[in-house]
Amino acid sequence: SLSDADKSTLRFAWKKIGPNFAQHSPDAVYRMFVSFPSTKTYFPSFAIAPGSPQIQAHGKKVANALNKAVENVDDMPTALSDLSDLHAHKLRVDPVNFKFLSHSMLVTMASKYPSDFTPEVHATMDKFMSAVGTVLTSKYR
Ligand code: ZNH
Repeated sequence: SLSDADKSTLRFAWKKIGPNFAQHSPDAVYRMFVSFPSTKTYFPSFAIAPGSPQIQAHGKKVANALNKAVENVDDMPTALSDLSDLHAHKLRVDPVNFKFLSHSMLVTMASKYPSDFTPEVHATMDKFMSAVGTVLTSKYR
């Protein structure tokens, strides 16, 4: 889980990365589909192309959820409760896929924010994405 030091690194980094991340998160979703093709099976109706309308819309929703997670980093289970229900009960995404999305997000952040994405920020973002994934898969039975 996230230490106090991780939380402060996360808040600091998110001041740089967060505000425009909704512009870049669709790239991360597209990257996930291309780099880890099995993830596409969860999105049968999506056009898989850079900037497709479905990928744009989905990327923005994921970015908004990540913003909410950062804002509520001290209590993510409460803040993400509805999303956690959705992923556990309706979408039933195999937890391995969260690592694929996380990796794709980190690569996208590194390429869009090269000077902000220091090794420390990388380590913290990895832990953060993993913590979000843990919350979203916590209601699986
Ligand atoms: Zn998920 C959806 C978030 C991961 C799959 N998602 C979703 C949404 C959100 C999210 C916000 C929207 C919801 C509503 O609408 O209400 N996710 C998220 C996050 C994460 C995730 C934050 C992490 C980090 N997911 C994921 C994965 C997968 C998924 C990994 C697989 C691969 N999701 C999904 C789907 C959906 C979602 C399928 C639905 C879509 C549509 O549109 O249909």
